[in-house]
Amino acid sequence: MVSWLKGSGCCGMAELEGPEYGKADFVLLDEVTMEQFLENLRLRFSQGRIYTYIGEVVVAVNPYQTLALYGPPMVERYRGRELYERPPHLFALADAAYKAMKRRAKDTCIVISGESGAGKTEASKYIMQYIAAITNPTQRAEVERVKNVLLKSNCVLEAFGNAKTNRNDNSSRFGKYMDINFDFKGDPTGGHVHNYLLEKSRVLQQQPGERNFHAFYQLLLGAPAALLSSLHLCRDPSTYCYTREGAQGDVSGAGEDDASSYRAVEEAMAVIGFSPEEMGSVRRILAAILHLGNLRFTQEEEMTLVEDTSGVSVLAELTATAPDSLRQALLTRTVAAGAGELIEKGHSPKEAAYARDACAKAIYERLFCWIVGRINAGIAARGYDARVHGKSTVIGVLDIYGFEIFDTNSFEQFCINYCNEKLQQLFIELILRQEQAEYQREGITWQSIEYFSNEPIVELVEQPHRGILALLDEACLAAGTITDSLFLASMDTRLGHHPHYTSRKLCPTDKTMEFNRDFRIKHYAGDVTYSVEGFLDKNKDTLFQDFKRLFYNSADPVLRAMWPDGEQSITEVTKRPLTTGTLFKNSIVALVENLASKEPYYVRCIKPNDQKSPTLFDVERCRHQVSYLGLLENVRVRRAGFAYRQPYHRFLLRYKMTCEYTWPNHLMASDQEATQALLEQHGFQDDVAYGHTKVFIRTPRTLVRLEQERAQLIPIIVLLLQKAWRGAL
Ligand code: AD9
Ligand code: MG
Repeated sequence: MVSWLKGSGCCGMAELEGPEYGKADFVLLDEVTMEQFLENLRLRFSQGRIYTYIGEVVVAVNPYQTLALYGPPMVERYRGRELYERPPHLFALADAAYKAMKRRAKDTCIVISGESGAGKTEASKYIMQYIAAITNPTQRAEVERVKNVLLKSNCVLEAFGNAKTNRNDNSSRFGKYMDINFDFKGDPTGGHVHNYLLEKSRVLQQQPGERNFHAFYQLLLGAPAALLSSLHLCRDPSTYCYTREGAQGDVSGAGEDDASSYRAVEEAMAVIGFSPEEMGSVRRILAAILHLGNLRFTQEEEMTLVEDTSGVSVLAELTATAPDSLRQALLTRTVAAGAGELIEKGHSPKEAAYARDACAKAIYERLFCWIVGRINAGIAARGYDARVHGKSTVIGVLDIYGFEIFDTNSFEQFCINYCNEKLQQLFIELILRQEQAEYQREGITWQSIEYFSNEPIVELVEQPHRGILALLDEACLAAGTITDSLFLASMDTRLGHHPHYTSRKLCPTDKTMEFNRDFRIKHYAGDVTYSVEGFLDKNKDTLFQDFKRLFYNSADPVLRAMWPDGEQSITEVTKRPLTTGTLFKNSIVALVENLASKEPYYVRCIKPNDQKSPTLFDVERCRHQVSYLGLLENVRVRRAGFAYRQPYHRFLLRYKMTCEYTWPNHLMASDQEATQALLEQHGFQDDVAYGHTKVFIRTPRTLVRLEQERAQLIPIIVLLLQKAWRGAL
C-alpha cells in the first residue's frame, strides 16, 4: 500500500518536485529565462539525469560516460508506460512513438538533432535497440532476421560513413533517415535507409588530427596479411596519401579498435546479405582508392605521364579495367567538338591530379550509395502483402547533422545549415500543429501563438531563380570564365537588399569578413560567415565521362553497377547533370515532406563541453545550443497553451488525496466530474480546461501547488496507514 502511494503509477512525476532534482519538464520552470533553463540542465546533468522534457520533446545532454540507463530492466520500466509515468528517457519517447503507431495506426517519426558530438547517433541506436527489445514477443523467425539486419546496418553504415573528427571520434559524415516498417501486430517487417550528402571531400583530405572514413583504416589494420598482399597494400596507413593525415600522432592509436571493427563489419555485412564476392569487390574498391591517391603525374616535353606505371597496372587489376583505357582516362578527356565529332584533350599534370581526386571522391560516394542500396535490399520488407497482413505502418528515425559554425565555413556548412533551417521551420510548424490537433481532438478552444518564422532565410537559399542556390547554378552554367568571386558579386547585386544577407562589399566596415571572399547569412541559429571559395567547383562536381565509361566497362559487377551513367557516349551527354546544391535541396524538400506527413517526436541533443568530459558543464557552449535549437521558444509555445495535460484517471490517481471528494475513491459519475470537483475545491477552475479525455492545466504554478499539497499529505497518509496496519496486526 505504501509503495503504491509513493509510486502512484507516476514515478516520473515525482521528479517534478524537489529542487534537488531539478525540473523533469522545462515547462515547470518558475520563469522561462535562459538562466533558469541552463541551471536546470546543469543540475540534472550533474546528477546523471541527462534527459529532460519540454512537453513531449526530449532534451538530452551527452553524458560522456557509460550510464546504466539502457539495459533490459530499463526496457521493462518503460515498456507500455505513458510519457510522464517514469523519469524522462529516450525509451519513453520511443514507446510513445511506438504506441501511437500501433494503437492509432499512425506513421510516426523521431527527429534527432544537435551539433556534432551531441549524441544523436547514440540516441538513434538506443531508440532502435528499445524498439527491437519490445517487439516480436512470439519470436517469429523472419521478424528476428529483420531486427538483426536493422541493428547490424548501423555498424556497416558507420564504417563507411563515419570518421574521427576533432569534435567526435565517431562522427557521422552523412545524414541518415531510417524507416522501420511494422505489421499490424506491431512487429518490424523491414526498413529503408535514406542517406544525405556524404562529406566525400574527406576521402582526399582531412584537418590535422582528423581521419578519413573508418573503412580505410579497418581494412589496412584488420585484414589478414594474405588479403592485404592480394590488394597490393601494406599495413601502414601513412603509406597512402589519403590516409596519411589520419595516421599521425595519437590518431593511429585506434589501430586495435580498427582491427576488431573490421571483423565486426565483415560479420555484419554477411548477416545483412552481402555475398562473399560483393565483399571482395568492396575491399578491392577501397584498395583502388588508396592506390589512386598515390598516383603522381609529371610532364615530359608536351606529354603528361604517370610517374609510377606499376600503380596503373595495380589499379587496373583492382578495378578490373584495361590498363590502357585506365591510363587514357587518367591523362586525357574526350570532348565533343561539334557536329558529332570527338576530340581527345590531354591533361596538364595539375589537371590530371584534379581529375584523379574527383575520381576518388566519386568512387567512394558511389560505393557508399551502393552499400546503402545493398543494405536496403537486405532489410526490404519481404513477402509482406497489405491485403493479407493489414496496413503496414512506419516509424522513421532521423539522425542528421546539426547546425555548424566553424572558423571557416564552406559549401558543406552552407548545405548543412540550410537543411537545419528547413528542419527548424518544420519543428516549429509541427509543434504548433500538434498542439492545435490535440486541442481540437479534445474539444478545447485554441488561441494561435506568435512565433519566429525563419521562412525568409529558407527563401533566401532556395527560392527559384532568385535564391542563393539558383544563382550558384546560374554561375555554374555560365562559360568557364566565371569564378567564385564573380558569383559573390552577382549575389551582392541580386541579394544585397535581403535582410538576412550581407557581405564585406555591402558592409565595408565589418572587418570580420574578407572582400571578394566572404558572405554572411543571418541564420535563425546565429550569423554564419561563409567563404565562397570552392562553391562553384563543389556545386558542379565535375567528373569526366571518360571515368564513368571506364568503370561502366569494368569486369567487376559491383563496380560496373555503380556507373549506369557510364553507358552514354560523350555526344549523348548534352544535358548537364543536376548540381550538388540542387540535388541536396531536392532531397531535403522530399525529406521535409515525408516528415510532415508523419506524427513527429523530437530529441534535441546537447553537447555539454568540448573536452568530452563527463563532469564539465560549459555554460556558454550550452547557452549557444539552447538558443539555436530554439528550446526556450519551444517552452514558451508549450506554456502559451496549456503547459500540462493528463488523462483524468491518471490525474486522479496522483492527486486524489488532496480532496475530500476524491479520497480514497470518488463516487461521482465520471473521472472528469471528480477532477472538476478537485480542482474547484482548490480554486483552480480558471486555470484549467476539460477535454474529452484529459484535463488541461494552463500554468505550471497550479501543478506545482498541487504537487506541494500532495507532498505535504503523503507523510501523514503513510503514518495513518502504518497505524492502521499495526492495529490490524
Ligand atoms: V556527429 O554529428 O555524427 O559528429 P553525434 O552523432 O551527435 O555527432 P554521437 O552519437 O556519435 O554524436 O556521440 C558522440 C560520443 O559521445 C559517442 O561516441 C559516445 O562516446 C558519447 N555519447 C553520446 N551519447 C551517449 C550516451 N547516451 N551515453 C554514453 C554517449 N555516451
Ligand atoms: Mg552521428
